[in-house]
Amino acid sequence: MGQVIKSLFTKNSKKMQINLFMFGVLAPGKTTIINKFKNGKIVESNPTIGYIYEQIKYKDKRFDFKEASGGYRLYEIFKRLINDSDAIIIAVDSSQLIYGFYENLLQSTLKSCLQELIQLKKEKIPILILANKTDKSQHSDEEIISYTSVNKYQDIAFFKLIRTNCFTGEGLLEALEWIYENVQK
Ligand SMILES: Nc1nc2c(ncn2[C@@H]2O[C@H](COP(=O)(O)OP(=O)(O)OP(=O)(O)O)[C@@H](O)[C@H]2O)c(=O)[nH]1
Ligand SMILES: [Mg+2]
Repeated sequence: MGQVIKSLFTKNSKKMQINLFMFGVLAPGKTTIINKFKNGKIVESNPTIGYIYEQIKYKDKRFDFKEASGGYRLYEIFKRLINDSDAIIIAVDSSQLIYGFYENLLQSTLKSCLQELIQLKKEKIPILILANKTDKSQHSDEEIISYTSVNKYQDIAFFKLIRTNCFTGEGLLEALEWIYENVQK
């Protein structure tokens, strides 16, 4: 009986907490987005070194964000952060897609994250692409999706692209709502 109650409690409490692993190269605004979620304000941020961890409450759930630094060390630290993640958030600066090194870093990090998560999960893995900086945006949804390479993984993951702007707040509520509705249902 105690075991049943314990497992019900664990199942239920897990549903109330959503772990999110966020990455993205070339300072697309990850920390700014998380701060805006948390405080509703723009806080001028420094480049993240290593990773940061922030919790926010949304409706009856808690979202735990782990933001991996967007620099070249991103690949080295993701393994420490990805294990208990329920979803991946890829932030992209929708005004600059730099091909070559950074594109490869983004794509290889996504591939490695999915390889780790697929061993732990039976369901398809949710991926949210935040195409940030719409105020300067130049690239189409198709270009951004292709840049991240998410479309290669539709057998093991499902994705959504939302355009965001930290200054106007465009897309941010939609992003929280998408996480709420689509992660760990
Ligand atoms: N134009 C514009 N600038 C933005 C927007 N969101 C964030 N920024 C700016 O982008 C710059 C980088 O933001 P950060 O939040 O530090 O980016 P990051 O992805 O956390 O960067 P790293 O931690 O270095 O990987 C800052 O100067 C922000 O003010 C936006 O919607 N539009
Ligand atoms: Mg940062």
